[in-house]
Amino acid sequence: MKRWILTITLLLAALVAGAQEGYVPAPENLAAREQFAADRFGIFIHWGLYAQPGQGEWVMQQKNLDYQEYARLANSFYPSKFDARAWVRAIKAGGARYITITSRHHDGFSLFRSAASPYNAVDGTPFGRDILGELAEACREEGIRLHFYYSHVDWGRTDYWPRGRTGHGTGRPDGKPGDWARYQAFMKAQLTELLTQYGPVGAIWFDGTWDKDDQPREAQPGIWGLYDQYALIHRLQPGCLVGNNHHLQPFPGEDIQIFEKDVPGENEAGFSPGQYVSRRLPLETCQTMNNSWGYNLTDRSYKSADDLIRYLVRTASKGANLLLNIGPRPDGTLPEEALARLEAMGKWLEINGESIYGTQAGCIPEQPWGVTTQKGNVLYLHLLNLDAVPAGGILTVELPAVDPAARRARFPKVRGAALLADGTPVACGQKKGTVTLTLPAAALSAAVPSADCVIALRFQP
Ligand code: H79
Repeated sequence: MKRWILTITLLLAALVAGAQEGYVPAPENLAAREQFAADRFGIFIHWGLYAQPGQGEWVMQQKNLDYQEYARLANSFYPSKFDARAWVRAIKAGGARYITITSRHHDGFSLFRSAASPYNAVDGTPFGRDILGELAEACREEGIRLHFYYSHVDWGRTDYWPRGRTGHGTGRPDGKPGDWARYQAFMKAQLTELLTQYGPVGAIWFDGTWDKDDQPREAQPGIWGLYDQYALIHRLQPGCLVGNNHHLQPFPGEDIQIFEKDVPGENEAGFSPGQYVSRRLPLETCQTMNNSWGYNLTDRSYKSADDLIRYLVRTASKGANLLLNIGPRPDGTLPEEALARLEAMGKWLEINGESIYGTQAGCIPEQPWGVTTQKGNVLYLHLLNLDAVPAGGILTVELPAVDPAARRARFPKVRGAALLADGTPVACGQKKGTVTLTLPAAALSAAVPSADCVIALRFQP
């Protein structure tokens, strides 16, 4: 009898709270989180009808384009050079381990076969091909994991009503009472398609709740039906990670924490004031190669390959993944600038990947000379700024005590150090927690370590 009462009480509590409030990730979800964190580097793809005007994915909002006129871009969506395998091969050679692609952005156009709306790549364009389907197949063949970006915002549907902060200039008629429920049902139908049509999905990456951020944080899950969506995803694929780029503290049911253009904790872009860095969830920082997400004809402001490598290293040093963006052209090709950077990152990772994949944030915080990552008995010192290495190449590093609470501090014992790139030994001495390294000339010559010279400091097990 007592057990019945307990069961019913628990069931009722779960219903009231929304199934994800007491969310316990499935074992395959916990395994997927570990895999995700070990991957460390993914490529973001922003692609859709907006590639054609070539002014980024916000063009509809920024130029107040009429929603029906914009939708006609679907009639000329014919990316004749689209080759999913070529994309995946270039991305894999660049050292990335997963791809996150926009299944549907704020403009509302779906890049995949969808019975929930004809405004999609298969039914609504002369191209008639399922972009996500082809990409999923290529990813499977190449062993690259696939994640789907999914926008909560829609600038074209009348049932996105009441509206949020954006999408007021698109000429849509006002919606009717009850439309919001219809819009939510639509999103759930599409999420179901995404999770049943393409095999295992690594993650669903939500974006857009900030459109209704005049409401407090606590109201967000209710407004958007987040817990329903999260429960649906986890029911269909328990190992699928849920992430939401809401710029807020994580909600129950989310499996990763996302930062937009911010190395976690830095709030450089200003999107994450007060967004604390979760110690529980894997972290991911998304960043652009130039200043645009969707293809932009005039944006030449590409960061150098070296700067991008250093950004990857800095995110890894915070224990975060880097999701680096590419906006393919309307013809389906990846811009040469992006390909060149991918190639350079791949070359660097081939030699130095050990200090990135499968690592954790280093135990030594950021220093003037650079940052650290660690794995097992190895601490990787990333020399990002040679100018800050003292003259003579003598670098002093303070190790944290093994057990900070212990009365007598004990420190890990250094076994040796070497340049990761070619194994050149690095002379080192240790006195308690202070390690002194004498860097060889190769480490200090600007020509060799261009982006980042990595020193592997090995400890006794
Ligand atoms: O998909 C890419 C962008 O299109 C999307 N997220 C990345 C991954 C993105 N949309 N907006 N933003 C990023 C920045 C958000 C700006 C905001 Fe605002 C400032 C949201 C709320 C305040 C702009 C101004 C929109 C509403 C007011």
